[in-house]
Amino acid sequence: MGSVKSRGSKAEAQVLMMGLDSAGKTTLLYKLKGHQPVKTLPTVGFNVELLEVPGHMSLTLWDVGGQSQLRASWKNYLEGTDILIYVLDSTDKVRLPEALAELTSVLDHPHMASVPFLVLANKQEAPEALPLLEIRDKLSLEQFQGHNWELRSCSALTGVGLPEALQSLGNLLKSRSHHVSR
Ligand SMILES: Nc1nc2c(ncn2[C@@H]2O[C@H](COP(=O)(O)OP(=O)(O)OP(=O)(O)O)[C@@H](O)[C@H]2O)c(=O)[nH]1
Ligand SMILES: [Mg+2]
Repeated sequence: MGSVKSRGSKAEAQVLMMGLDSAGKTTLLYKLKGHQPVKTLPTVGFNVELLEVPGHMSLTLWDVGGQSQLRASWKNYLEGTDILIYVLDSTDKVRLPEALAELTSVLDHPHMASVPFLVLANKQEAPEALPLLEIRDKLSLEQFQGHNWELRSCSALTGVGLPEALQSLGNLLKSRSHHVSR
């Protein structure tokens, strides 16, 4: 059962961040927290941070390491997830199919039934980044029936797109609390 608790207009949610290694999840986590850009190392295990979005949401953000040998443990993080943020490296055209395959396998898990997801095409400030429309075409997220989703571009480095990403997150969480169908 979903655990989006509403106290008045305030939502509390468990937010799971996944994506291939080097997609920018940890950079994003600390940028959202308002830190100066941090120098990250590949995450082994996870980071977790509480993010209060003023007046709106209290989010527990789980940032899980994405290196291939760590992905077998992803299933251990799924239970109780209210929303998935799936981070893509927009400059990594070669691994887009691999990123999609891993997203598919996460969404196929019974714990993820009806859980909404937000795909963030990160590193959009990089000159070699694939444009969002091209990423949209290549992913065809419409295939994931039974999930509400949104796709947005951002840069965890510069912060561009992050307010809009939080807006999408809020909208998707709202849609979830109105459909308690699990
Ligand atoms: N150009 C650019 N580089 C970024 C951006 N976000 C992250 N990076 C860089 O990408 C590299 C990997 O970032 P991380 O945040 O460690 O990636 P991760 O997804 O946490 O990787 P794992 O922990 O291995 O799963 C680092 O060198 C970051 O500085 C971005 O928006 N633009
Ligand atoms: Mg990391």
